Amino acid sequence: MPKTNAIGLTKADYKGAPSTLCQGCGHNSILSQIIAALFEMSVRPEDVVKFSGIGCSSKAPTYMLSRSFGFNGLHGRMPPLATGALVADITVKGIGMSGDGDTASIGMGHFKHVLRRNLPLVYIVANNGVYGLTKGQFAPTAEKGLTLKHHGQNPYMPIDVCLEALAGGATFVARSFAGDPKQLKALIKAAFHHNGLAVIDVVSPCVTFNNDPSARFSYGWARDHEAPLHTLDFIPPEEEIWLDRPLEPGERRPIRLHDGSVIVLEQVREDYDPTDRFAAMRAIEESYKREVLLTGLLYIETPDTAPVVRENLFEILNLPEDKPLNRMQEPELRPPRDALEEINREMFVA
Ligand SMILES: Cc1ncc(C[n+]2csc(CCOP(=O)(O)OP(=O)(O)O)c2C)c(N)n1
Ligand code: SF4
Ligand SMILES: [Mg+2]
Repeated sequence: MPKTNAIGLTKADYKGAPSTLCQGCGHNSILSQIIAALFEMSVRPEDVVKFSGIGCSSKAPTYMLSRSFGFNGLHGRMPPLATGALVADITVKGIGMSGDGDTASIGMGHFKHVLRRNLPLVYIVANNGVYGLTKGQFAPTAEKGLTLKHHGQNPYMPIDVCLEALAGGATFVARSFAGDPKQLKALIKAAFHHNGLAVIDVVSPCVTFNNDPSARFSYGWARDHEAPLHTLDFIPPEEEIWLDRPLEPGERRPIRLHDGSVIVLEQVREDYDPTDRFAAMRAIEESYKREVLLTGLLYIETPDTAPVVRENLFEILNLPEDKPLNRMQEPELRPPRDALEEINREMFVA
């Protein structure tokens, strides 16, 4: 008998259509970890909505969560699509899957705006340094000097998705690697419980167009140069822990999320504080000088850790919690006649 979770579902209930991505593509590993995370957390697939744009990475949601609704939109337009759908129904949880081209080229404007709006959404960037779907042109995250067979040498400096997210005010920023499933799964779980936009930039090698071991987005380079900030554990709210003994400084650091779940960070780099936005930016800059792939939870904002916690988009818009907009009837959505008359009076003062 296959193992079932707390709501009686098997892992197969979280799967999608068979993947048509290349064998070994990092995007397949990301899918496996999303499936495992949601199965282990006993999330009802019907309570999740998948969003994507265009690219191999954006095709990927087809291969997971076939019981969930999904929107596959235009190239780079995943954020506005997710914004509209989630504002209309705040009872579902959104997972957005995008690529480095989809997010950091054509979709960069939308990425920046969804950051400032702090939409509650798990935003995964499957980052391979190339446009996989259109046969491996340089993506804007590719390192300067990268040489590809059909495209010569990349003369431009890369865009760093995590730096852009931090500068844009993101309240949860992480970097991971498709070849580090344990870390990736813990980050996906924490992101799912974050009360705002949670960006996870995942190095997800394209085995067909950009996997030479000298390239930064290859399995070889990432494996040899991964420098995790911490090892991670995620504890769901129903398994409330507070560690049974006082914490020693620099030992295991629990960070409580809004819903009572906890992400426990076992520091590898003892001096690293994931609640300090500037420290995160500095650590990323330093990682380029040290030539390492820095992974882990780079930054998080929670009520316990930030003096002023940013409101998410639902709070900013003051959306009702008891009934989502898409279940309201017209009279509930339309302002009453006297309110309209009052507005008209105010606007047309003679
Ligand atoms: C408006 C528009 N411009 C260009 C394209 C062509 N196109 C399709 S996918 C893609 C890039 C995808 O790259 P990325 O987001 O990195 O995904 P990957 O395939 O690498 O996972 C491009 C340029 C398109 N579909 N629509
Ligand atoms: S072309 Fe690259 S990104 Fe696309 S499925 Fe194949 S390995 Fe993955
Ligand atoms: Mg790509």
